[in-house]
Amino acid sequence: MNVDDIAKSAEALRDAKHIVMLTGAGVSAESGVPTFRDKDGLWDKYDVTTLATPQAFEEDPGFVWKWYDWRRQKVKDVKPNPGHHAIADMEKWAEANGKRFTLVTQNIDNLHSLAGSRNIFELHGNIWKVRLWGTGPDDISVRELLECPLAECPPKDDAGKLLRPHVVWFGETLSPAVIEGAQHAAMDCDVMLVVGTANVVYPSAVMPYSVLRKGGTVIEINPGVTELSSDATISMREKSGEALPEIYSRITENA
Ligand code: BJW
Repeated sequence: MNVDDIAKSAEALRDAKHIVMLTGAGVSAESGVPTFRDKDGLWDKYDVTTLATPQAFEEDPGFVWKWYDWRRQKVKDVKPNPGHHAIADMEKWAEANGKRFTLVTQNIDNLHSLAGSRNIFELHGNIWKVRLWGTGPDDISVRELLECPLAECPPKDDAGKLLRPHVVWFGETLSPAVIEGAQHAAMDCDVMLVVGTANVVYPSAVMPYSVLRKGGTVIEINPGVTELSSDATISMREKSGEALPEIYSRITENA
């Protein structure tokens, strides 16, 4: 591990007033949840257009639901890893030290909440929630559906109306409340950690650049190189489950 990068990151976090943590699928990889674009990732095995678009759902809701039912079963038994726990610990540390801390995640797997993170914007929804098909992301029909595996596929509500996963598919807009909150945090923060994301999906991919443009610090943690790597203030080739606990231990030492 590059101890210099860890020390510099810890120093930036200690000096920050508002920290934003932007996470992607890589943060859950060490828990055993597959990523999307890595080798053997979900998009390597499955065709995105037949699964993660509203058109795909309209054509065959049962097929799309079977895929989500399978993913729900995979996520049900996994646990947050040291990366998730370090993020939750950092939030507590930040609050105890008069700083703001906002977690913006593209992940739908709920593992950040299970680890104890509180101030979370889930950009792409949550795999344990559903809403009526044909409604928008802020509809009053949004509710939890924890049954796993599903008895009925596709699931319906008590009135027999079709339910859909409360996730954001390609071509769909994000919840205005969620994206506005996340963008506001990105504009307000002085340090952003970008962890475990290829940073290719919009609108979240622009957030690190908003921070850089206004002179803030962007720290990337990813074992692979991304399009952001050469622009980030610090970019370390590390796994999040290893680097984040190390950074947390640095910021809290001699505290
Ligand atoms: C580790 C690790 C370890 C491994 N430790 N790291 C320009 C402007 C605006 C929009 C667009 C635009 N161009 C195109 C668009 C539209 C589109 C888009 O962005 N397309 C791009 C692909 C080009 N965006 C949308 O459609 C969005 N809606 C929108 O913008 O509405 C307005 C609009 C619509 C249409 C046109 C114009 C405007 C919605 C995007 C929804 C994305 N949905 C998904 C599926 C969610 C539900 C589900 O899970 O089933 O979200 S797709 C998928 O990608 C999922 C993820 O959240 C998202 C991001 O993936 P992520 O997290 O980065 O994962 P990977 O696999 O790519 O990367 C993992 C990384 O981890 C790698 O880098 C590894 O190295 C690393 N890693 N192990 C740390 N141990």
